[in-house]
Amino acid sequence: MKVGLVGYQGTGKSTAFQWLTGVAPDPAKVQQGQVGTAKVPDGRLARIADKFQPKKLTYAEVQFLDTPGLLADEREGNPRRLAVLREATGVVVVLDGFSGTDFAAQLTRFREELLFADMEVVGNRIPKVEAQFKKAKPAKEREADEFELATLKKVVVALEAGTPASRQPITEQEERHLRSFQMLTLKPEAVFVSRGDSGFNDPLPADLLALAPAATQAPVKLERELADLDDESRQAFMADLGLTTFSRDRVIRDLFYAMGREVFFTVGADECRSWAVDRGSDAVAAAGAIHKDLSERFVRANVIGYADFESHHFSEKECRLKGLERTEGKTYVVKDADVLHILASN
Ligand SMILES: Nc1nc2c(ncn2[C@@H]2O[C@H](COP(=O)(O)OP(=O)(O)OP(=O)(O)O)[C@@H](O)[C@H]2O)c(=O)[nH]1
Ligand SMILES: [Mg+2]
Repeated sequence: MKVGLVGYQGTGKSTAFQWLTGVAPDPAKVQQGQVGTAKVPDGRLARIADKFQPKKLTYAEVQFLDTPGLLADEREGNPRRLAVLREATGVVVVLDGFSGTDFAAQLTRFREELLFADMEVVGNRIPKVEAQFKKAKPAKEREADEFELATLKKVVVALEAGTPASRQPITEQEERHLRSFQMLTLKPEAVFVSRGDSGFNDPLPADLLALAPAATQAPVKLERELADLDDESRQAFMADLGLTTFSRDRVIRDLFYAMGREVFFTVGADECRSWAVDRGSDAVAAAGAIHKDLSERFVRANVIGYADFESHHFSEKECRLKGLERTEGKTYVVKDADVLHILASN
């Protein structure tokens, strides 16, 4: 999963990228989108590992993509600047929360850029399909062209009216014609406010939350600077500033879940591990996250819910004795933090 950090120029994307991934932004790479990886912290997996003391402890990961900032006063070039995002699985809109701008207005404006970029990419296809009508073609193909054209026009009209593709009713048949555009307004969106040195404990303004109820914030630059201090000065500064904890772990988790992902766990003396899957994945997809072979030869999954596992001292044996380990088939929908054992045929 690759998540794009997006926004207007200078909103703090590269600072956030470094804070999230530990990778120093390289200005030479930003045009193509620089990639960095972060582990998804998980207190539940940490507690499991405390009990198991495995040889290896592995966290699911999320990749972040630092992208070039958009220009507020030169909007024609922005669709091209956004092209780097087409392959991303989701977008995090980074808002400048440190120089006193209106958060909600920034977000509204940025969402228009995404709509505009999608309008352009879908709209550009329309004359090409129309040109097909000049050629002699069998009725079946003509019908397919007509359907595609109607689909494209419908989507563009809705985008023009401000409806992102994710909120348009799109049938499966229509989706086949739209898939290749990798529309930006179809991707999951999270909103992150990079706060300055003050105000970071204030709740986000109501008008922003009305637009993005799950919006999250952190004083990114400040936390990066504090991290560089020795323990004693850091604690003194933190007390002074009213900063009680660092928010990086929480933010990574917020963004991970906002992208529609969740985790399941595999446990053992050799390795305890969290695996990322799309929310609502079935057991076969979960097996596939571990290994393609495992999904192809899937027989069944033994499942213990996390709450049961924790309340029974993270003991599979105890859970089994209490009948808390369930046997599930291919269509079982995995729940966040399920502990899975996948059984496959040879
Ligand atoms: N005061 C303050 N300044 C910040 C904060 N975050 C970033 N900045 C400053 O804002 C400027 C831009 O930060 P970047 O992280 O490079 O922003 P960007 O979004 O990557 O910018 P572009 O890549 O040019 O679009 C830098 O001078 C940062 O030092 C913050 O939390 N507080
Ligand atoms: Mg940058």
